[in-house]
Amino acid sequence: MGDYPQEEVSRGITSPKMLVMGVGSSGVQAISAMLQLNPDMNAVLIDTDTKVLEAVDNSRAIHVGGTVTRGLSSGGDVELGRQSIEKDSSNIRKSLRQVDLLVIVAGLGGGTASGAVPVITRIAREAGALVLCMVGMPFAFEGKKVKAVADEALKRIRTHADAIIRISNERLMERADVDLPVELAFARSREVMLNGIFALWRMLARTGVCGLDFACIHTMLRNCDGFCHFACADGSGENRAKTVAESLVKHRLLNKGKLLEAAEGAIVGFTGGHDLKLSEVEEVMAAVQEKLPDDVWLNFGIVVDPAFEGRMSVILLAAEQWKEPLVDSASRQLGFSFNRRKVSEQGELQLEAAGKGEFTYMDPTIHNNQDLDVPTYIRRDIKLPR
Ligand SMILES: Nc1nc2c(ncn2[C@@H]2O[C@H](COP(=O)(O)OP(=O)(O)OP(=O)(O)O)[C@@H](O)[C@H]2O)c(=O)[nH]1
Ligand SMILES: [Mg+2]
Repeated sequence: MGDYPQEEVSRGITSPKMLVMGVGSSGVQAISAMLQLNPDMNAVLIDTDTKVLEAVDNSRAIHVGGTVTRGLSSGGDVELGRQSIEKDSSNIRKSLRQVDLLVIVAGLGGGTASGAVPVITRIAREAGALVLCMVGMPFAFEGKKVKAVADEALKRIRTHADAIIRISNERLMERADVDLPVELAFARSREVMLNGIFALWRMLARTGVCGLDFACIHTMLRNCDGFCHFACADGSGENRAKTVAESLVKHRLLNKGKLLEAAEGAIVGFTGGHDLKLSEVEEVMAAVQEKLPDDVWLNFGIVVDPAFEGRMSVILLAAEQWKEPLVDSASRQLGFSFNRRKVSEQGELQLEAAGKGEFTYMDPTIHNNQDLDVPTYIRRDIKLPR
């Protein structure tokens, strides 16, 4: 992460730590590809499937649910995904020590990620980390059951995560893409997540010449009240600012720009080389601002990286809604990590998760088409106060 001046370190102020976690097979593959481009990234890869983990960097892999799935995937069974992560939750807690921002990347619809991510978000929140989930939503061709699994997982994730970015695989594909081979369609979905994470990582890990830092991203994620949208655009050569501005304001992940018109908060992060001009930043910001409402909360930042000489890359994060957090904002301000770290350094009891034991396969209690075994706040889609 970005270096802080020595005197700040000696006063006990440390650089915020971001951890990226790939969960389930597609999450693992996305982050593994990311690590090949960016080996310094702080990341762990979590799956039930040993075959998937054997193909990635062993030192980052956390295999879960050995006693539940015996090294296979969950085969689409969300309950097995949930049990797998509960059984190995102490390893997850260890990986979260001293983490300030956790970014979880997963494709929802299978069993491992859909079962595990809601549990991980809960554990991370208990550990005091800010949690951003970037989740891929299934293609229509994957069927109604897979969609229902993904929707239910999303609901559960929402009760604990600070912010969620949904990447709709359907929205990614335009009419022109109907002939795209399935393999390439999945690869594109992964690539989009990858670009977003990479841009966020650059913003946080490198020292910027202006503005956007952990405090700013913290404010955005804490206030966005659920869902965020993001888009990345790159440009090179003389007209790069124009290219970037045009593609951002009609980006398909922003519903061709319509989501910007209703946004209540937004941040824009620029990465460019030493040749990045103020006029180029102004051009992109003007185009974005023109789409956003006048009273939007808006912030921006610039990172200069010699590897970006001759080109620029911009990430735009937009919040659908904006509201002050209900409680505990003081305990999660910057600097909060100091006390939390002391707590997380205490010895940890190796407790086995209780699981549901013999009740696992009982019939659900259905009343008025509602499963009463699911907690009320999840059934009613109520986001818990912090
Ligand atoms: N099958 C598959 N799905 C992908 C791929 N890339 C993205 N996805 C999406 O990710 C969702 C979840 O798939 P996986 O990540 O394979 O599922 P998992 O979490 O590992 O769960 P299980 O394999 O069922 O234990 C799918 O429904 C797809 O929408 C891919 O290469 N293959
Ligand atoms: Mg899998």
